[in-house]
Amino acid sequence: MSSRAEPQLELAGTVYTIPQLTQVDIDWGLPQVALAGRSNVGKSSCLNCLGNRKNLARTSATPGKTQSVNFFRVRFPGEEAAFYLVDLPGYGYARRSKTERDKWAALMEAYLGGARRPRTVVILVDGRHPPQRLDVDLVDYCRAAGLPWMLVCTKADKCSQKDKTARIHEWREAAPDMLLEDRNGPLFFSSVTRQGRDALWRKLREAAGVPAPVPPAGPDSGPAAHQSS
Ligand SMILES: Nc1nc2c(ncn2[C@@H]2O[C@H](COP(=O)(O)OP(=O)(O)OP(=O)(O)O)[C@@H](O)[C@H]2O)c(=O)[nH]1
Ligand SMILES: [Mg+2]
Repeated sequence: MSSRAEPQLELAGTVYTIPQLTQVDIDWGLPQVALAGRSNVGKSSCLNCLGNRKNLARTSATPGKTQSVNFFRVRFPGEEAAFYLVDLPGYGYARRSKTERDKWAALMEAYLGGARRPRTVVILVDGRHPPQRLDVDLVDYCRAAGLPWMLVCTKADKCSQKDKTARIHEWREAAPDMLLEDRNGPLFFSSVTRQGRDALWRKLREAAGVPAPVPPAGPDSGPAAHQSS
């Protein structure tokens, strides 16, 4: 990514209720890739890191910050292709009331199970912890709904090598049907150090069906000229 102009993210729509899902003024012809995961796992921070902005999506050390479905339009300078990254409210925040949890579940079901569902769900999990029940439930839900999904381990800056090795083994066991290219284990990402950012952009573009254009061959287009992390 470093050799190209940076993608631009812009908030295009916010949805709090099921009826708003069909009313929100976004281009439904464009693909959507949703970021899902437990409260506090780092979904909104990931979006801000991807967009190189501090407050594009609101973040907080207190779980339960994002309460709405937020559609961010992604554009690539010099390209026609665009898609939406969708920041979802997190699950598993124990201090939420049952009414709030039910409301969350209904909104998620309406979005992920609806006609205008995302093309792929990125399931963010905390790289410091073994697979949690609710994360595996979401994998199961996507699998049953025929929704392509992929895993990203967050807070990689706080993960030891031992954590990483353990997660790779555990997730391979918990989700043996991980995408072929992910068999080596989930991507590790940090919004603090930006580790994994370029790789995540590549995956998001593939997930959206808008891979980066191949640069034209030229005198300086050898392998060294296009290396990125
Ligand atoms: N060390 C570290 N902290 C992170 C990272 N990503 C997020 N955090 C912190 O984790 C907390 C939660 O981050 P958010 O991005 O708000 O999490 P979220 O998943 O959007 O949470 P909800 O909106 O409640 O679902 C904040 O205090 C962030 O600063 C990371 O990569 N490394
Ligand atoms: Mg959030």
